[in-house]
Amino acid sequence: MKWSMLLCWCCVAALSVPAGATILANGGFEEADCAQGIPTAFGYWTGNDIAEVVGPENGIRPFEGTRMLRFITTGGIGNATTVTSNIDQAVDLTPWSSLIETGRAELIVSGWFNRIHVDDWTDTLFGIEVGAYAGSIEDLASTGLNPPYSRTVWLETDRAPDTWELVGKKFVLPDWTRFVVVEIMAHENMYNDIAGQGEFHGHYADMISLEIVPEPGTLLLLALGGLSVLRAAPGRSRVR
Ligand SMILES: [Ca+2]
Ligand SMILES: [Ca+2]
Repeated sequence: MKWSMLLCWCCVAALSVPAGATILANGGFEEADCAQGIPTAFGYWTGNDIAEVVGPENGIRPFEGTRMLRFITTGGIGNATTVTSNIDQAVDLTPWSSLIETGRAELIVSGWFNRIHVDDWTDTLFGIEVGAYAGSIEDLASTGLNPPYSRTVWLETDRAPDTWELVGKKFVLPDWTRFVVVEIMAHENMYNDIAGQGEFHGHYADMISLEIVPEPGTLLLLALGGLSVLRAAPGRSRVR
């Protein structure tokens, strides 16, 4: 086998790491409603705060498909202190553990948000946080959502209901990561209404995406790693 062929084979092997497609379930809110509580399993949207999956309303149409998520509350009924509606999905990353353990795995998270504008008190801010965890998802029952490592990005939205705004972030995962929790947020940045009493006038999310990819340069390193293994095979070449 020629070296060029070996290198080509190694590149194909490295590129077989799944990439380029979202690994979130129901990122467009077409398949299921939002549950209550913190995540107890992977692959569904849930939150301590209340959110509903809705169709077109308030002059806003879903960014994709026929449904979108509407943020409702930031806490229990009557709670006056909370200012953020947090809706979460836990994602199992153990299928990518060999890539993550290189310390060169990147996550790309993104989402689309939109809202209506009522008056100057209408909140304008959305966000996405990704928290990384080392243990098992069962640990969340005792620890709650307190990731040892997280990255957050915020989005200021315009007042036009016929435009959706995109926000995203790319970052390197800690090499100990076993799963992540993606949290989408609507934030009361203009006025803190009492929870449960119309905190958000009409605030929506759709088409949330999470991808895992090798950091630029990792493909070559993985390819060269595969190359050295082949070179070390008995009878093929001397190993220095
Ligand atoms: Ca949708
Ligand atoms: Ca808009």
